[in-house]
Amino acid sequence: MKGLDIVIYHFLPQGGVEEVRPLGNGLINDTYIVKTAGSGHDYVLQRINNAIFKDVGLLQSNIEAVTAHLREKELAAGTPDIDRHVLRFISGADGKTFFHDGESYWRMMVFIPGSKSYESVTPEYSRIAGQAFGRFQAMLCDLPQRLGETIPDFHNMELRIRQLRDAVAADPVGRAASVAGILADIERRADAMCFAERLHRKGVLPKRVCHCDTKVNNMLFDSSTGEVLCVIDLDTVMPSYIFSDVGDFLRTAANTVAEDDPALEKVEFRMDIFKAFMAGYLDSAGVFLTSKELELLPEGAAMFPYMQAVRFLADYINGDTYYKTSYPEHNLVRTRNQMRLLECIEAVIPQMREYIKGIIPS
Ligand code: ADP
Ligand code: GN1
Ligand code: MG
Repeated sequence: MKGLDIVIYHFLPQGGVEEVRPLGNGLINDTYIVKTAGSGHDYVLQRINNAIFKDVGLLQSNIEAVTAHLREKELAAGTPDIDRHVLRFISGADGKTFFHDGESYWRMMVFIPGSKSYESVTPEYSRIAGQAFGRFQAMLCDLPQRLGETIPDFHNMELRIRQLRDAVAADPVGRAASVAGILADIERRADAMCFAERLHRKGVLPKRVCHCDTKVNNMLFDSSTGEVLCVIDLDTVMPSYIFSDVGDFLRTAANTVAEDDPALEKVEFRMDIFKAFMAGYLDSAGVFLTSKELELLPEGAAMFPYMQAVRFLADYINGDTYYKTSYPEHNLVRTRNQMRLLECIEAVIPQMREYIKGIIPS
């Protein structure tokens, strides 16, 4: 046996594997579907990006704590068919949910049949997703153990800006001079965009357990009924500001085009998707949010395309060492797209504020 066969045998010693093929469009891990005959399940196999998730033991212990807690809550709520609503990871004979094959770390979970993830959503799906992400945060409010930060300071804007400045100073592949214009656009907003960290230090903005990667494709819907089945991609579940989850969803779902579309004139922020998401999110999360969190939701929506632009540009300047890229300018194209989206959001902040005021639960 060699390569993938050894990994698959570790998790599925009973055999029966028929086919293994790539799955999804993630930028960090490598994901495969493992089709089996006769076992009753198919599986998702992932090579964990160990350059990014340095402590795989911590990563998996967070995920185990989160899925156990969610499972308990769903069972208490009488949710039927629990394995379609909470991810179930497979342990090897050593009892661990991860495996090192001498080169890479791997994990396996049950494939949720009859499910679909989307790269874009309608307003109706946006409302359902908002409600589900709010519910996800609500269910994790009383998680007894404190989760570790799988990527320390993951959504800390001050750190992200520092990392960009460090990249510019080091300029390892000589790209910094060519992006002076976009760097100036970023620098002009840098101080204002660090509002969350400042408010947290003053004690007026809490950190809560958040998903921290609520891209639209990180939620599974039932392919026949359209109901939300399961929040997936739990690598970054950790304490953060609630804007992380609102911001990343809107950044991907309310953009009229994909985050790497070079046609900037096509980038627009869809207020219908925003409104639907907020209605769903506040329906399930409105009860525990503070007035400060509610007040800053529009700024939180602006923060995420900005943070993503900072991260994509830093990676471009560093020579594309973090995100998967398909061509040399890919990270720069992504940066421009996110900055354009930010401008669109900035133009509608007063409308967003008005809308939220009108639907806040009393
Ligand atoms: P990445 O970190 O690469 O984004 P994800 O965990 O989000 O990895 O998985 C990539 C894609 O695989 C998802 O968008 C979804 O379409 C599909 N997927 C992941 N886990 C499951 C699962 N348990 N059941 C069904 N599909 C899944
Ligand atoms: C990464 O793994 P994926 O593709 O869901 C990244 C997110 C970014 C996103 C940009 C651990 O998410 O933070 O928002 O790409 N995940 C990590 O598309 O850095
Ligand atoms: Mg994903």
